[in-house]
Amino acid sequence: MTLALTAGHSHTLPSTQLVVGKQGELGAAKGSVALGAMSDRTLVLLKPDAIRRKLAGQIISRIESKDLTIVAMDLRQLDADTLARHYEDHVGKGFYAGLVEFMSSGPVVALVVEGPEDTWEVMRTLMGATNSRKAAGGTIRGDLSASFTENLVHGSDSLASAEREIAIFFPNL
Ligand code: IDP
Ligand code: MG
Repeated sequence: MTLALTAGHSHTLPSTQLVVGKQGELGAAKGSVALGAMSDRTLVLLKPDAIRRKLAGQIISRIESKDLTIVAMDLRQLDADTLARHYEDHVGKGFYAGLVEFMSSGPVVALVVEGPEDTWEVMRTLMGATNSRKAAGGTIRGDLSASFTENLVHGSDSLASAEREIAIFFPNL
């Protein structure tokens, strides 16, 4: 059979060797073919403005409509220590104090979102530019916000960031 791999290549494999499963399950069966990661994950936060404005359902609906999968979800209040870990690259910047004030002004919904490949990038495309005033129409920020700081949603900005941030919010995953 011909199997289209996530890397975009096509390989011919005997069907008996094909093991379909989630990340981590691949290669578990004897004689299976190591196909590499078939899925990857990113951290998403629905920020306090999204919860206050009752947009959580709409934003989650956009994520699901893109055929991404929610594998963890939690409503929680963030404290300054957690935010300093999460936003470690931004500590000390001019906007940081305002960012912490905003991000701790009410609960957030933390999500781990899974897709077949480059999920962090797929999510960032759905979100739109950081400054919502400049974000393209059709994106979450472009359609639903007109603020720079209060831009509704966080998404990890690389695979490495996704792994680091998921470990902060969901250490048991
Ligand atoms: P991102 O959320 O698109 O990854 P970052 O540059 O990582 O953007 O900034 C983190 C968050 O800090 C932004 O989402 C936004 O809420 C806020 N922020 C970033 N830059 C500014 C700024 O110049 N003014 C006001 N708020 C900012
Ligand atoms: Mg960022």
